[in-house]
Order: sequence, then C-alpha cells, then structure tokens
Amino acid sequence: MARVKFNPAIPDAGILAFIGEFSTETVFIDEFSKKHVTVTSADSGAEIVVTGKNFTRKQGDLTGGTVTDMIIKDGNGAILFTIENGTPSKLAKDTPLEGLGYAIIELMQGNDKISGSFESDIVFGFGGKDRIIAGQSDDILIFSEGLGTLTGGLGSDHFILLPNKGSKSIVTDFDAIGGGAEQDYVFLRDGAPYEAFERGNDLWIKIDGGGTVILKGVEFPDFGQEDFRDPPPDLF
Ligand SMILES: [Ca+2]
Ligand SMILES: [Ca+2]
Repeated sequence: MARVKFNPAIPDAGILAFIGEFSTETVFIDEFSKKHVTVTSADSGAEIVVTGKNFTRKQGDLTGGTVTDMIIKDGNGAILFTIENGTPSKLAKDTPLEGLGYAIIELMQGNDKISGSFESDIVFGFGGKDRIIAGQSDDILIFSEGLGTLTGGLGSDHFILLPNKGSKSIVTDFDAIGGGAEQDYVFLRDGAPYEAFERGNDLWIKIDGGGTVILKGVEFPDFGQEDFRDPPPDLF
C-alpha cells in the first residue's frame, strides 16, 4: 500500500498542473544511481526525485528503470508531494525526462493511503482501494474507479465522484446542511441519471450505468439538488 502526501506548498492548480508546467521546462539529471535519480528544471529549479531500481541513462537522458517512490519539490526546495512504496512504474525506453512526472499516475493505481494538508488541496486516488483524508481547509477530493473511502475534514469540501460500473465512493463526513461555505458539495458523472435513497443511516446514490456513492450519516430532506456543484472550470 502506497502512502501519498499532498503538502501545503502545492500551488492552487494542484500537483498535476505543477507537473504539466515542469514538463515544458528544460530539465537535466542532477543525481544518478541505479536506484535513485534526481531530475532538476534549469528554468525553475523544481525537482523530481525518484527511487526504484535498474535506472539507466545514455548521454544525459534517462533511458529506463522502475520507479516506486517519488518526491516533488518546488524551486525553493519545499516538498510539494510524496509517494512512498507506490505501484511500480516501469519507464518506457523512449520516455523523455520531461515525462517522468507522469509516473505519478501509475504509482497511484493500487491501494493507497492519501493525506492532504492543512491548506486547500486537490487530492485524488487514481483507482484501486484508496483511503483519502483531505485534512482541514476547503478541499477538492476526486475519485473514480475502485473503492474510495473519502474524508473531507474541516472546511467546505467538494467531492468530485465519477464511479464506473462496479466502483464505489464512500464519503464518511458529508455535510449537507448550511449552504454557502458552511457545507460540502458533490459532483457526479456529468449528466448521468441517478437514483438516491436512504439505507440505514446513510444516503445511497446509484448512478445509471453503474457506480455507487454512499454519503454516511446523510438523510433526506437534508440532501437535495442544492448539494450539487459543478467542478471548477480549470480542474481537468
Ligand atoms: Ca490508488
Ligand atoms: Ca486540506
């Protein structure tokens, strides 16, 4: 099980946007061994530090290897994001250095324990059986395939839930009361019809075509159309 940590210095657009930016910069291998590689941006000074095995290079290019752990730092050396013991991600021989950051997606395919920071985070699990705890502040939690157990913590949190057939998202602390910044919000797969009903103390939402969302401890009439909110336009 991987342990994933989103740290407070991550810019507002999130870690994937940060990596997207990194991938457009001029980067070079700063440190290299068979088990450990640091890639640095000549533009921003940001770093991706990866640990794994069998890393190879040729004329300044990374040519192969398997990543299991990753640390991403900004140009000031602040740690933005860490993955320990992720699903091994094998680098393709033609993977350019700039694409290294995208190993993050494979590293998080499995069962992960994911924690946000005390700041506003954009946290996600990338499939598997994940436990996501976003921590305090207003967070965005994203989950699609697999079994996700999500806790927003303090603040007005936004759950972007896109479960496929057979997938389930369980929100442990959905607050459906208060309006505005007093409560949490949900977004389901766009336009898909759904059926919502109470089962025990929980509110179940069955999405047409597959996918289940369970809001623990939520009941009618507290839950309704007013609890839905579209994702921020620049999120995807
Ligand atoms: Ca995962
Ligand atoms: Ca947080």
